[in-house]
Amino acid sequence: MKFWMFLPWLLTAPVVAADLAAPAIIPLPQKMEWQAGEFRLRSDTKIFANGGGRPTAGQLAEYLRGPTKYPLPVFSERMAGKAPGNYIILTLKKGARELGREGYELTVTTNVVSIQAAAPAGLFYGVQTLRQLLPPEIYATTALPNQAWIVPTVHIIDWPRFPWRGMMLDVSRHFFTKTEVEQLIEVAAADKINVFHWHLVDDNGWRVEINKYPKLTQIGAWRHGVEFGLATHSTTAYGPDGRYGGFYTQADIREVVAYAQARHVTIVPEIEMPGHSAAALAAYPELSCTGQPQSTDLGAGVHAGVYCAGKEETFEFLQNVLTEIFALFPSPYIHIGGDEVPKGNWQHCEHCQARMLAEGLKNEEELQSYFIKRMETFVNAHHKQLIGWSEILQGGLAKNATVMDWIGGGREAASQGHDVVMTPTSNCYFDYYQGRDHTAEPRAIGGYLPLEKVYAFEPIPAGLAPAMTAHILGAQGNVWTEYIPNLKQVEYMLFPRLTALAEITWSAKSSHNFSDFTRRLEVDNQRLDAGGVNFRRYVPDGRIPIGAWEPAVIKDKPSPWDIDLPTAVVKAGRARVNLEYTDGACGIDITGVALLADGQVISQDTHAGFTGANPRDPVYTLEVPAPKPGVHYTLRAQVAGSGGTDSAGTVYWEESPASQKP
Ligand code: TNX
Repeated sequence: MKFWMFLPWLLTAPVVAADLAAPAIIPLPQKMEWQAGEFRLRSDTKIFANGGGRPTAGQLAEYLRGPTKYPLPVFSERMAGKAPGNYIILTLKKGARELGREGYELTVTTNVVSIQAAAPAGLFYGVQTLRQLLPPEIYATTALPNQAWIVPTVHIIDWPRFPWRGMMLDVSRHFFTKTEVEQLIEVAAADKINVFHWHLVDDNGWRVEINKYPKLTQIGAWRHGVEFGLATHSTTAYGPDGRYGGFYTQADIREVVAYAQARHVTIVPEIEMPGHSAAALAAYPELSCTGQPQSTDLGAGVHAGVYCAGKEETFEFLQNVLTEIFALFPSPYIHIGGDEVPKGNWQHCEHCQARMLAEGLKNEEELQSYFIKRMETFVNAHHKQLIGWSEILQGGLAKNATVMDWIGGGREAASQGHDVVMTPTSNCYFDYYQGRDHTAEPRAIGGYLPLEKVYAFEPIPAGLAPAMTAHILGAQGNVWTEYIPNLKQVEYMLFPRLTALAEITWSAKSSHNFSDFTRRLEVDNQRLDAGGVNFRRYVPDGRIPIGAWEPAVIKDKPSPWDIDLPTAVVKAGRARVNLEYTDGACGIDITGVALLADGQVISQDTHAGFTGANPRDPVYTLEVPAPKPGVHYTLRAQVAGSGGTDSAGTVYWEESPASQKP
């Protein structure tokens, strides 16, 4: 990148951050310089664009007109020379090829804002950066007549690190309308997210109209109630007959696809197979091994639905479904799921066993692989690329398949030359809790994925040979919606974690800096507030390690284990003591944790807990009175080794942030 070629722009020395607040751009641009000076958006500001830049110029004008109420007319670029002063100009320029399809160059001087790119996507990202240079109120949906619309003078050259910067939404466990989906795409695109993986099919609901199989949505899109133990009023997705659910007509799908395309977002549809298929089998039970009708009224983690891999009708059905999907989605990728396939049915099914015999398949893993490979041949014949979850590696990977790594396999697949999208549960599962205090959070599926951990994610797996790293297409945040019944809660789970993922996948690895990110996030929160988007306000993890155990500390019988508390950690209020196992073959049974002041118990929690590989309630809550000077505080845990004393871990003292439930 010949960035320094542009240096003449800076006739004076670049201003350092200490002199002038750095613009709060997220994701952080690859190259950015800024100077004292400003461009002011005015009621007579004009927008110019050359032919290919016109649609993006129109989008820019629309973004800005809402809050400014300025007319911002769009003219042909040829007229720019005649315009005195204040204008914005968008130029599609073949010569800017080195920026790539998504890169752009943005220059702001006192009179002119110029965005140049090789392709419309780049111009669009330049526009998103320009919006972020304006005050956060530019995201408001109402007119703000008294606001000054000032842009600092900057020079930015920018391009993404990865081509796949994704977000996944599960609309099967809970249904979200097309307008809600569009709202999410709009906010994600402003973070330069460019893939929307639409999880349209799962056990609990089939959400896309298929003309050839109308029962899929007549029957498969509905269930008795909201399910998952959630309150009836937590959602409005009820049909006229009171059943829970909904689906997208093919016209709806085309509309959302066009909406996403205008924002340079590719929609990758997912049609789950062979598992997670109870909704399809509720509509067409003849496609299962037993032919028994199935139900969409399932709880979380119930993997009931699996297509019969022996019957020819299954493949005929899925190919017909995919043929309609190909016609609806221009995406080069088609996701066929492939995860968590319960293979028990196949073991007891005469059709499946006959198929295995005929095809020389040794076990059910190979039958799964046969299934996926057969679908891949079909998908490839239609000039589409097959993508599937980690499990499509089982029994041998289809030839050209792309793997979406959620439980491993990404490094292996990339080493073999397959493309991979990284979405490990450890860093990318946005259905997990964002805070450790579950009482302060909306109910989530479990886990713990704080913002820090998303930001710390490195998509290139450790140990992958440098020559193969280009096979890592990028990363994606997944919102599984078992416990997320409405849009506000989706937003809460997405932001700011998706914003962190956007930076991880766009910005240079060497520029990642969490504390600078949180500084910019403060401004980003104001943007979301202005736009009426819900989000979780970042609060630092706020936990202090106060002690650690190793095998020598733990006895076979319940015994007290004391930890001296530094006076600084003892503050009035509620504290949580978390015994976090890190290592070892055993665990520990905990019968209580107490806070002692000069040897006297002043607060305790005596519930039974266990910490180990599968912990159970290892967090103890203490009501801490105002600390007194000169008093010695101790923490006492009653613990016993479980199945031996070989375990190790850390005890954390955690302050509870205030509740932010949406
Ligand atoms: C696993 S990730 C699943 C989903 C669940 C999710 C909950 C994947 C391919 N399968 O069906 O919703 O865990 O975290």
